[in-house]
Amino acid sequence: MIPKSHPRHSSLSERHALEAGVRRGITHMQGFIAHGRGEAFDYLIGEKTTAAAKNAIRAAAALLLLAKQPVISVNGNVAALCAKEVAELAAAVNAKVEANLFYRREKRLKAIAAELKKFGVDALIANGKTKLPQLASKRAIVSREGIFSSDVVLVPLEDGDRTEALRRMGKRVIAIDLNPLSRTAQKASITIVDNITRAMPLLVKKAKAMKRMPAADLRKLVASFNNKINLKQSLLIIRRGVR
Ligand code: PTJ
Repeated sequence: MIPKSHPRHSSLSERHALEAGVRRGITHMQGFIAHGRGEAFDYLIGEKTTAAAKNAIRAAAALLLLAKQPVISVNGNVAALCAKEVAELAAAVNAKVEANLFYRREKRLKAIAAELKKFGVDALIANGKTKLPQLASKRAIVSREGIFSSDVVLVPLEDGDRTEALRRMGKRVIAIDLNPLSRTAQKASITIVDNITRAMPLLVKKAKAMKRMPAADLRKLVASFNNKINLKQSLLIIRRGVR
């Protein structure tokens, strides 16, 4: 099977949303390049949510519902593509939301917080005093009452170093990343290999549907999920696609 090479209608709307994000000071220019990397993998997985991604979404919903202090980390791409779904997910799993950037700029953090506010979210912004241990540069800066104190962090489109630093602190990390070979994908506890624009609405739906499940059943779901096996399933789909 050779994936079709013309852009989907939804991929055009994602590009427009990112363009608007850049114009409004929400998204970094590098966000376009990152999105292009993602699109390449999206073609290869057939531009649809695979069975492997659906399993990861179910495990992620269970882990978020079990968490004591879940936090959703929002960067410039996430804010441009799915601020509404971030708000819905935060409400469904009772999570805090933190604006946290790879290319950190105060102005952009404020623009992202303002965007989230439109959907009723009071986002945390780190004041620069708290840092993740063993991680150099501004990427280490997190909010003390947000990511620093969390037990489970959802980090869509995250940097590998930061994922590793969070894991070293004993946190469970959920990533959404179309590249199953990225360091983030490999180091996260649960990786959803899917486009964030498809994965987030499904994650919201699952979290709402599973909200009343007994904790023991949620724990079983999380325990039976194996990220390495799940990533291999996504890679197999990609390999079949390029054969
Ligand atoms: O707003 P900032 O400053 O925090 O910067 C955000 C970006 C995304 C620019 C920054 O974190 C970055 O450069 O990220 P990377 O290293 O390119 O990693 C992004 C990962 O997300 C890559 O593995 C892409 O394949 C993947 N990706 C890109 N777009 C999507 C995606 N995964 C899922 N859905 C997407 N739409």
